[in-house]
Amino acid sequence: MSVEYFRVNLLEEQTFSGDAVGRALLADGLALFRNVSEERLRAAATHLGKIFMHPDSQSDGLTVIRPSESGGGSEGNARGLSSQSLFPHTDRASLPQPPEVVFFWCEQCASIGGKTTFVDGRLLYEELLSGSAELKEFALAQNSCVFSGGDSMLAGGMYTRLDPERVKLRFRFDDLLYVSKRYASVLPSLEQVIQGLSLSFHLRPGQGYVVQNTRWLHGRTEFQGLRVCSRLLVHVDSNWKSLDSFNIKNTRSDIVIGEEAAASCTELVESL
Ligand SMILES: O=C(O)CCC(=O)C(=O)O
Ligand SMILES: [Fe+2]
Repeated sequence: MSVEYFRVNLLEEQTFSGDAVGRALLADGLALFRNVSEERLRAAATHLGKIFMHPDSQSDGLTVIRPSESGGGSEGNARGLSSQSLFPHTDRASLPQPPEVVFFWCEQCASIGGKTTFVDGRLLYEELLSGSAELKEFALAQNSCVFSGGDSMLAGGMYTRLDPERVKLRFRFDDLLYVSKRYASVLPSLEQVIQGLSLSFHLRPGQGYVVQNTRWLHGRTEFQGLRVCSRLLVHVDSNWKSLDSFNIKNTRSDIVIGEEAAASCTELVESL
């Protein structure tokens, strides 16, 4: 299977605006940035919608993601605030309307590990639909899972169909995912497909990403040492409503394909 890569949108302080982020997300669902002040990040986030309060966020909505000394974190998020790996997931999957956009940036990286991982949910959808009958059925099922989140619980599918062309991705693969017996046997091959489509790289201090939480999965590898990152979650307003899902019928013209593209993506990310 050939691995396909997203076109890397790279935004810097001068080009970083709410509109630029919104456009990049509509095209690719993911954009990288470097050296953007928290003030500018917050301005872009509020241009797209309303800052979403997470149980572990401060009163201004910012969540500092670092291993908690008390092993704390809200119920259901202890692993997020640890140095353990996080399997590629969407945030707040147990809510009917999860935040559509995640801003995430690194302040201090770990001495070992702590790579960021991504999976394009659109590519994953196509891969599942062209996979085994069981994988296809799982991707299309609207009632295969229960997503728990400590404070909330939701029955639904991995890809919620909003209309014949648009779906919304939600997923986590940890102790808070419950799957019916019918679908339990599909999980090992699902895990393999997701791992096969994972992109991963180190975010260095000052580097970050904005991701469409209804299209891409994000995660991290296990790490050692202190690693400090920050996150803002956003509920988009009506101007950016189409970020609540993605079009499964789009051609892949906006995605760079093939080994050459993979090499240039890696080079670009490494030069960040
Ligand atoms: O630490 C990271 O890189 C990601 C954290 C995350 O995705 C989460 O806490 O939901
Ligand atoms: Fe997350």
